[in-house]
Amino acid sequence: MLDKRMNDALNKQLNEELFSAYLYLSMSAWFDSIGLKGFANWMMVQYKEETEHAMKFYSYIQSRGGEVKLLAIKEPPQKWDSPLHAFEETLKHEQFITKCINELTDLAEELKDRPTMNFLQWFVDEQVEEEENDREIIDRLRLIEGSKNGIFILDRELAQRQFVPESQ
Ligand code: OFO
Repeated sequence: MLDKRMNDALNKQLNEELFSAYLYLSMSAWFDSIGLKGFANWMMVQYKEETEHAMKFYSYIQSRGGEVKLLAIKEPPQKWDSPLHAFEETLKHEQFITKCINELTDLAEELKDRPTMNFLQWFVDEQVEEEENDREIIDRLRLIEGSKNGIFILDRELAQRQFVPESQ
């Protein structure tokens, strides 16, 4: 049985993951609206991954006999100044999520909740990858410095990203 404090914190994280999905869906729509279909694709894949993260929390809470409580999802921003700005905001958001995951881990440790510590380890590793991916694209965008040609080449590359469901 899940401790009430752990259950509430996991529900809050379920909501943060749904907001992450919403944020990246909004970025996908924005990239699409400025003609960058490859960037839009990258963000759409990110949206799907975040939905999967949310469902991991949903299933885990249920598997421990906890109560899933769906909270209101915040409205995400709809516009960014440039592709670089959007990715800088993405990295900032992922750093915030890393902090949330670390706090959840601290709570699980405090409660000596070993199954939850084990469950969260996947997210600890995932956050390293998430931040690294964002940093890589930010570095590329800084090198390009707004060059149309550079953006076009990167757009073609980001169009290749595909969603691979976790279970596969
Ligand atoms: Fe972006 O990793 Fe979940 O939120």
